[in-house]
Amino acid sequence: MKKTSTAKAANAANTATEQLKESIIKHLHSTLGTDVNKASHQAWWRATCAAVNEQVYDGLRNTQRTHYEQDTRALHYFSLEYLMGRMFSNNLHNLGIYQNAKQALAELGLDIADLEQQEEDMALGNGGLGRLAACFIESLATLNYPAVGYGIHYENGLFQQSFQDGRQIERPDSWREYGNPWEICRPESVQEIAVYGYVETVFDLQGQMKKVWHPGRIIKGVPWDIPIVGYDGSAVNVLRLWESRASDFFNWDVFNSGGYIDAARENVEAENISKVLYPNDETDAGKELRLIQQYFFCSCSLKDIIRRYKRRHGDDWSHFGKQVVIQLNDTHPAVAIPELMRILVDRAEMAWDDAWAICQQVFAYTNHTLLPEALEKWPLRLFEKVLPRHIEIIYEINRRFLLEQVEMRWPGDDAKKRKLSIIEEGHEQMVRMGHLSVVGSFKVNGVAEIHSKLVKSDLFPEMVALWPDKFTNVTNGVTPRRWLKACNPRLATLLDAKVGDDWPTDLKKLHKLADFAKDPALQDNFMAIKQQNKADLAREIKKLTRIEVDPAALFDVQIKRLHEYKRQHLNLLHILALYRRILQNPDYDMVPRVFLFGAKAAPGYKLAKEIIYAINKVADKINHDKRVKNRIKVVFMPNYRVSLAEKMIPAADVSEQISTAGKEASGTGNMKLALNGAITVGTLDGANIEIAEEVGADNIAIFGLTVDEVKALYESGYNSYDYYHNNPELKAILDWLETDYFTPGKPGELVAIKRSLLEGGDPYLVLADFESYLAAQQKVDTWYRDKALWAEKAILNTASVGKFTSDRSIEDYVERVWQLKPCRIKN
Ligand code: GPV
Repeated sequence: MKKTSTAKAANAANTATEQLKESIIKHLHSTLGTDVNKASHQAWWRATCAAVNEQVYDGLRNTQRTHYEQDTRALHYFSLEYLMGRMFSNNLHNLGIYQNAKQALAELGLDIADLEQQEEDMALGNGGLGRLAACFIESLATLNYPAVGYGIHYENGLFQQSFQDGRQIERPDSWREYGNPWEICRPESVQEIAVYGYVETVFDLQGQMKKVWHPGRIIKGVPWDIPIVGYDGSAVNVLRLWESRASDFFNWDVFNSGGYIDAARENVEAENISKVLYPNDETDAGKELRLIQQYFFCSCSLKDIIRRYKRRHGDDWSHFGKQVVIQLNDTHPAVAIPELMRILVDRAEMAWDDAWAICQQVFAYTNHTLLPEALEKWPLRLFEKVLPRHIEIIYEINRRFLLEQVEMRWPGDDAKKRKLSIIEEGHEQMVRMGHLSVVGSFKVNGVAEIHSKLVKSDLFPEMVALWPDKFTNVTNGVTPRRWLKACNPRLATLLDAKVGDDWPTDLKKLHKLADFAKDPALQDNFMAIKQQNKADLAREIKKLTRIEVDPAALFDVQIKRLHEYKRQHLNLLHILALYRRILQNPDYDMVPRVFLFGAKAAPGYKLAKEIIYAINKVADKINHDKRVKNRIKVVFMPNYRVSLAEKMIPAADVSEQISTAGKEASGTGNMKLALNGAITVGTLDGANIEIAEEVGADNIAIFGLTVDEVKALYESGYNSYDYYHNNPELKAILDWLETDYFTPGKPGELVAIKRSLLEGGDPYLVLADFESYLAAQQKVDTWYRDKALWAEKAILNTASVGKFTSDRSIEDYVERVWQLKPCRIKN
């Protein structure tokens, strides 16, 4: 019995492999127009994608037909960023045909790993927020929830980074220069949207006052669909990204008035809207083009949703709020709120109260930061110029809010009105997008327990008083398909054997591993895998940077955008302390460490770029200093991105999560690294707190001030000079940065960091946490010397972080916010 079923399975796999092989060759001939004898890796990769797409499109058609037939309630995720990375291996894994494809390609004389490297990352996002959106849409498909992701089809994603003499250089990212095999253009679903112009007040035959917007410009939105394949035979949803084009309608107008040259110029302007992703992570760009980007994709997406709804329900709006829920990924798409009001009131001629009731059924808002520089505000004058009708609608939303809510609750309290108004008064009036989002949404959530608590207590306390039930928490998560199964195949295979192969959709199953954490056999296997992953990464490091590192050393990894609050410079101070100890004591006893960084700095963020420069200069000095005897290596990996993360995370021993407490909303890299068996050195910030709860205090190195201590220190008047003068080692290190030791002949080149930490007041309390950080690192050094102890801690990390699957986050959203039902797809 057993024998025949295994034989059957083997036969099925053989046929699947044979069929794939045939399909790849067919596409090589008929899609790529080339031949097995001369095809490049690029052509083979494209032919394989085309073969895979045959299966993707089957799933896509079945999913869309089932959703249409069942007229399901659906989630619409609105996000300006989706950091997808590569799609190839994840589509193969989620279709369950990775091994077949690997085998088929091997039989064709090809290594699947070579083909994987052919794909450009789809980097339509900056960092955590955009990658979270990517994990979420994958989990939604896996869990069979009807959902569409909406965003912008940027021609250029996040810039490509290289270093020249240690300084960051940016080059444009043209990820689809030669076409992208995963996207489908849908000209049948083009939308037109308007911007600029003026609003006219008219009266109809009944004497009713009406507002008519006469747009100054019409722009066409062309949708590109990217199929999102759920794991293991579940739904194939879509990510729909809008590309801007000059509207034909508009151009004819200009042609008719004889302005050919002007028409060409306008053309470029319309197409500019989706040209490039703004590279600012957690800073408000405040630029006109950015506001137009936000409005462009929100308006296109709403019209798309309404078109689909009307196909079913005609002009009967009574089901809209039951069928449609829209999640705003931060405030970036908040302009969707007045846009839906405009469509309902001006176009569908609905009464204000009815329209507002619909809006309040439809929108929910996720806050991703408390940093003041990231809280979006638009100059009212700019808003008025770009969206003259929407600003009127916002005034009306605000008028009613202040009258019906604020005045009712705090009668005559003008200070409260000033604080809560969607319009900020002052030298220049501003539109507060956070306030608008809270007022217009039925739910508001933060992204980790502590963060959601701070959203309530520090950011919107009065809104909580008005609507206590509006606020909730959904702790972030990551997809274990990409972040373990696909990126760490060796560990995935071990887990299959130890806990069964259903952990990718039931991550708590990993907990079974904890029973064997002390088992020497498992420890050996687990650490041997880590060792092989480190050897692979060492080869990659050599290839990318020419630097040689020893895979036996401890790999200490900090990978995330470069920000003062994330404190890469605290990590640098630790490195300098160790280096100085070695110079002072040639026999200084430490576990050899490789310090690995990956980070892009926003092109206009001066100090962030100085920190990159300093790390590169210190790296250069230490890596070439014979006296160090390889106890320290420092590597700044160029062009950190999703596909590089997939190589670094499986090879990490230590995960650096060292933000100032209260500043990192959640973090998600922290989850990926712990899942792959790295031990966290971290502050009690964001999701680190929940990771510590799950893995236990013995299996994480916590340090630094807590949120409450940070607040108290700021309030008592923090003076960073106190720490400088009281800690001779710290003083020596900071003074070192002023010399020309790391930049021979050019003293003072690295002084920016010292300045910001002393004269600049050290806004992120680097010096306050320095001593405690070094103590935590010392503890890690001690742990690592005991191989069995370390292996146990690493295993317990992997075993204990099942909570942080994005499937759990999605189920939390479904229960607390979206109220969706899964929909089984019919073949
Ligand atoms: I606001 N985040 C981001 O990457 N970009 C942004 O513009 C904003 C927030 C991040 C937070 O910094 C992380 O703590 C969080 O884990 C991530 O969003 C996802 O919630």
